[in-house]
Amino acid sequence: MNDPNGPMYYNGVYHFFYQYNPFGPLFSDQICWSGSATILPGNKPIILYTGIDSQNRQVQNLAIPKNLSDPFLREWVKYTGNPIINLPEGIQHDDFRDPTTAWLADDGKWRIIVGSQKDKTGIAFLYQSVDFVNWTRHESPLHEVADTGIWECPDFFPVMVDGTNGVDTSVMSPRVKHVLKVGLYDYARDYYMIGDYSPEKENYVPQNELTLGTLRYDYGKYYASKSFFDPVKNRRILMAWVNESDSEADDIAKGWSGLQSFPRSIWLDRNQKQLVQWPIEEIEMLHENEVSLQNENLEDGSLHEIQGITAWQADVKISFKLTNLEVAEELDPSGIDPQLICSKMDASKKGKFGPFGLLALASHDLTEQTAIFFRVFQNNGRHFVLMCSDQSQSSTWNGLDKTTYGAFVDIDPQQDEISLRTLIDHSIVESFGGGGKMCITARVYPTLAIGEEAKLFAFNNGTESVVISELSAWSVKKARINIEETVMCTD
Ligand code: DQQ
Repeated sequence: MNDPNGPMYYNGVYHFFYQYNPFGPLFSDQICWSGSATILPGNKPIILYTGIDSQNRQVQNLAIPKNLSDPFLREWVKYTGNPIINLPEGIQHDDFRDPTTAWLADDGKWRIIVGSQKDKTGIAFLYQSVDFVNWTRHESPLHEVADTGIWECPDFFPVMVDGTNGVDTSVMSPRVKHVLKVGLYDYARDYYMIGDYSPEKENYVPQNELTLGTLRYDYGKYYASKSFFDPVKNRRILMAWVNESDSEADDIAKGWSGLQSFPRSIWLDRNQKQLVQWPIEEIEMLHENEVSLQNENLEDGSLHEIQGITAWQADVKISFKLTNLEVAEELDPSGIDPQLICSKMDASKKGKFGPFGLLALASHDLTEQTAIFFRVFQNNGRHFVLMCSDQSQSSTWNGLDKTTYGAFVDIDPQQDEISLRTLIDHSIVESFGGGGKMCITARVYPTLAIGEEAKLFAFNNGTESVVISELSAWSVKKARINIEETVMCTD
């Protein structure tokens, strides 16, 4: 599987579709490319997706459910008038795809954007329509950025400036800012901008430039994401495709590749400069065997095993209190690549404050371990918190991509505790630092630390002590699959 497509809440059911190759474990060319759902007035869902025309050009198509009373919307019918949007002139035949969920402005016109590129400039083409069938391209794109390559799976949605609730994609108000997320194919990373959108002027002014250093949804593996508004709980939910870190030969041997991240709620941080993500609360329905502890001092070299849960399928929340921060190591963070510091100073390299954090999917002798940890530095009286996910020791198996990931978390350890939440599920480790201000997802393939052999530890390998102020961990049960069916799409 790969990209999530058309997530939506409709008539009491959360719907989720995704790119899927039914004929083998690897991606292969298909005729339906990614798309998004919109619920039209009268409670009618519709999907816009990318297809290929007879001349092998990417075009945008429509499909509607065959039977609205099927609670699972299993069969979809392609509109006979497809395509509804043709390849723009001057754009290469395979550079025009992934329409978004549409939003409706006061002038009665629906809008969508479609990802593209021209001469390496990434483009979000903007289209307008009154009837959802006839679309006109606006003279200027919603946004474009030079040298970023094709923009895949764009997403465009409002976020409240003063709260964590989500809002419908069509909400326009002085109380919202707009997020434009684009997938950079050349890097397989989802980047986003936060800005102001005016449907009257039809312009979008991001407050941050799209640069390769920042801002990303996730600083590990996380791509082709899509969000939707959940009117039941007034939140925006985000899901993404997480690809493998093993080889194609390994995927063929195991018979599958690709998975979907655990769904996250997403909202604008109080500082309005970044987004915050947090696993949706429904995960609590899968919790069992809670273990907890408070106020545990971790001295240099401490290893505290978290026992009593299924360490290979778990949810762990831990927060650390630091004192004596004036002795933190000096580091000038400007111009520094945090991922590089994480890989040079891996979990075995002693610092002052850090590395401290969790060792997930660890074998009893620690030969295998995925270390998610922090280091705290200071510069000119300010403190900086680096978060790393170190996969270098995650498996004794060779031929894997064991890249270490890392980024700075925007928190002040003098004011706030340093928190980490990690979801562990066999070959995926999703970590949320600073209450969801920093997310890192990793794929790992232990050979020893599997099933009952997998262990989980809190650790400190820094010379300064840190205190675990609070730890809660749970086993996570398997999700229950009620029906297993393939969605059909017919002409
Ligand atoms: N994958 C889809 C495309 C999209 C890409 C095809 C992103 O529509 O651009 O499966 O992973």
